[in-house]
Amino acid sequence: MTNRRARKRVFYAACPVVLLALLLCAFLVCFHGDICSHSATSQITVPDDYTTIQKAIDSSKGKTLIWVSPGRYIENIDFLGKPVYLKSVAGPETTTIDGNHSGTVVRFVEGEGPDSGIEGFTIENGRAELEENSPSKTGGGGIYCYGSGPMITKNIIRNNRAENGGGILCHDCLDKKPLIISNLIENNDAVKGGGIRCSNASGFIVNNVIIRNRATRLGGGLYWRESSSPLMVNNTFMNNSAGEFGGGLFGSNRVQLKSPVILSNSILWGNRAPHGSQIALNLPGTKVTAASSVVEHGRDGVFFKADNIELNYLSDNISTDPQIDLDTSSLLDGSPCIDKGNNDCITGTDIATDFNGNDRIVDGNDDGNSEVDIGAYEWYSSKSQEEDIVEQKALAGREQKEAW
Ligand SMILES: [Ca+2]
Ligand SMILES: [Ca+2]
Repeated sequence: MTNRRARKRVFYAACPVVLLALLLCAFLVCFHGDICSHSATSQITVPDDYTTIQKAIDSSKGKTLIWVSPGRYIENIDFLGKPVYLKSVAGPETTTIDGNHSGTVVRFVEGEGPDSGIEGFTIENGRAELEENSPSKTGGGGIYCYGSGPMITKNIIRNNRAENGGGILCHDCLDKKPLIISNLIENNDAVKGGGIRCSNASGFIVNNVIIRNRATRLGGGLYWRESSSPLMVNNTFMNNSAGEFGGGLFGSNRVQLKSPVILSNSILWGNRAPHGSQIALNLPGTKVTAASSVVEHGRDGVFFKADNIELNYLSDNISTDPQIDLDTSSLLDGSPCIDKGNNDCITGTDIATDFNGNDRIVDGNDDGNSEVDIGAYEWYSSKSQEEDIVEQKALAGREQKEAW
């Protein structure tokens, strides 16, 4: 049996739920793609039709696509349970929703489903620090999802602060699963869950760069608890820190999970904490499968805060330096992450692009086999870049012919 086949077999044996979960994810992504291009019943532009984003949401009726032009919008917005997809015209570099240091910046707290979402914004200056013992409909510095499953994609979520979930808090989202895809989540602060916190929430967390977030206590990059079983695929968790446990990840399942928390094709490197610099696990209900990932210090670096925690740490994980460009979080030439992920995690889904929107599953080591890379970015060798250009030219030629 080839190594490739052996890896495939071990992965399926360990986590058969992954593909099913990702296929559902793909369905949801397709659905959103549909909204963006065709099926929204109406479209609104900000600031042309309404001067603020919230006024545009307030006025929307039925499935609505709201286009937002570049600018800094000082607002704290609430989707109000509406099937609204909010999209910036020109991307997050030029379009910011600024929470003005007062409350959560973006709220999905009225049962929004997969036809609500936000794409292409910088979301910053949220403050939600007082929610720990207050009613459930508060929390999350940048984004708060309560009992909802919106699409959150291609945003920069930074400089937010909260008691729980500095960047994003997902709370009671077991039925409706948030999709958190291809976001840069950086420099957020919390007590628990600097980048993301999931409490009774099983979101899909794919292709995100989660860096330099801080938790004063638990889970610098991400903290999950209670019945949460987030699916984390192709994320880069780097240089996050926690004051107590779990610089990268802290997991604490109070009840025994039916299916494990999945970490695959991901990088955990340079995170810091007194206990469990990359991963710390708490409570005996916690069940995790880690596969095809780079984890600094390997399995020995995982801190167990309780006995009887199930960690299925597969043999295809590696612990060598991932060789990351610290400015961009992308891979450097010669990185051990190139072509070392598991294709089965993303094959058959519509998320076969990387953090930058480039094609996933490129043959990066020029051995004739296309394998996905580990982390949020796919590496393109000079040969694969040339092939890509040839392919794009051929595609453009075909499209031109068809147009005639
Ligand atoms: Ca590759
Ligand atoms: Ca290859």
